[in-house]
Amino acid sequence: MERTFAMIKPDGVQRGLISDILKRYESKGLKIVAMKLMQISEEMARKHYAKHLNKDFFPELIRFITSGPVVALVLEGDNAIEVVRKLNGETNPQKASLGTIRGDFGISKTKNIVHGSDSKESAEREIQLFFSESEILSYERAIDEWL
Ligand SMILES: Nc1nc2c(ncn2[C@@H]2O[C@H](COP(=O)(O)OP(=O)(O)O)[C@@H](O)[C@H]2O)c(=O)[nH]1
Ligand SMILES: [Mg+2]
Repeated sequence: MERTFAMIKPDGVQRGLISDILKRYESKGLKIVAMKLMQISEEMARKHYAKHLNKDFFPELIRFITSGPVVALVLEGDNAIEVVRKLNGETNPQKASLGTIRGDFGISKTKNIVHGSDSKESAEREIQLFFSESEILSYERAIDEWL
């Protein structure tokens, strides 16, 4: 089983899309093993998006991601990293396929509703940045054998 970090960004929370988005992750068969509503500090935002430091959209990205509450998630499942990236859709919601979260709900390049880790290394780093060990739960669901 693989773990990934996902986030419902401030636009997703403000637009009342939390339940729609969680529904997609859950319906796909992913298990929520950690979840919290939180506000990201500027310091944390800079750490999370460190690799984009030199991009022209970096200041706007930091302003946006710290502008309101987000839902931080750790999702578990077979090949979870790739599966969440597929469910989220392409970075630019205007290009993202219909049927994906970004493709169905978004239109802005910055306000693209969700985040998903892009590799095992990113997933590990991002999970550690947002959650302590004790916040990540290990539990069985009765449906697990049917997934
Ligand atoms: N305004 C703007 N924002 C961008 C652009 N590229 C990426 N972003 C934002 O920065 C975030 C991180 O970029 P990236 O890691 O490349 O995309 P992701 O992994 O699909 O989220 C994206 O989710 C967008 O919110 C861009 O060209 N313009
Ligand atoms: Mg990324």
